[in-house]
Amino acid sequence: MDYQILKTSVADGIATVTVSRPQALNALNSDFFREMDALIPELGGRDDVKVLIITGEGKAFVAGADIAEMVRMTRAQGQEFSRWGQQTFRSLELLPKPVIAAVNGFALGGGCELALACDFRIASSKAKFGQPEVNLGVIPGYAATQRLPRLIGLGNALYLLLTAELIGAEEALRMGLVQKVVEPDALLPAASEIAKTIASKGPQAVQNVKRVARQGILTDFAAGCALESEAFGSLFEGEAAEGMRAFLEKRPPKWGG
Ligand code: DAK
Repeated sequence: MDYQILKTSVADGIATVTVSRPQALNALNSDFFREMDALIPELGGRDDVKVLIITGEGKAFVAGADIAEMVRMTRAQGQEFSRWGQQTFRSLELLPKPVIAAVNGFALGGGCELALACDFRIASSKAKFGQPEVNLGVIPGYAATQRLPRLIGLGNALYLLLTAELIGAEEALRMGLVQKVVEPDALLPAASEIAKTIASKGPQAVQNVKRVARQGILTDFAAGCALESEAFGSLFEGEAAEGMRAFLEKRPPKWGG
């Protein structure tokens, strides 16, 4: 596929995907979703990609769904646009590789929802987060009403969703919306360092941690624990032997594939 909006570079096992539509602050339109739907399985299938980083070009991460495109929608089109985006973002969550949001600037509405669908978030000190949908007379369409309460608690989530207030990176850190705040110039280096750390770990263990944690949070505790022990056991037919032997032999592990 010929990508116009998503610019991807791959190095050291890390794919950095930059949303690049800076003239509209990287607002999410149909072309974005078409490109994401092609890119996610493509990067998922590449052996040289262990971890993904998603960031934005210019002063925004993503300033929301494209209001110019949404303004013309009928009820049926709105519902369809919402379902499409929800499925695309869900496929990021289901990707068996970790995805880090490197939030460089505005992460508003659908942009905040994109960041929420990533596995965790590193923010520039200049980043701003918010769910301003109610300003426009709509509600989030890409599952912020579902992900945000699970991630930062119902009170914090409803505060953001109901007030439409934009918060800075430090406040987002306090709420647990982001995991780290760094200076703007340090954002991509910091995200890459974290991605490299993850890429150096046992790939089967990394994949299973993501899968079990993500499935577990959508189920009850006992079912989540059952998923964990099943995955734990399966690793003994995989890379666990090498990981533990390497520890005992005081050498770095040699992971397969
Ligand atoms: N969509 C389209 N264009 C946008 C945009 C957006 N979300 N955000 C910014 N732009 C465009 C501006 O229109 C402007 O275009 P020109 O006038 O130059 O042609 C250009 O980007 C630069 O923006 P500004 O001139 O406004 O830049 P400032 O630095 O002055 O302000 C800002 C930055 C981020 C504070 C401001 O641009 C802003 O408030 N933007 C809108 C933020 C927003 O409300 N985002 C949430 C959108 S609602 C659903 C599906 C999805 C959703 C809901 C329902 N269903 C299908 C049911 C999701 C909704 C949202 O995401």
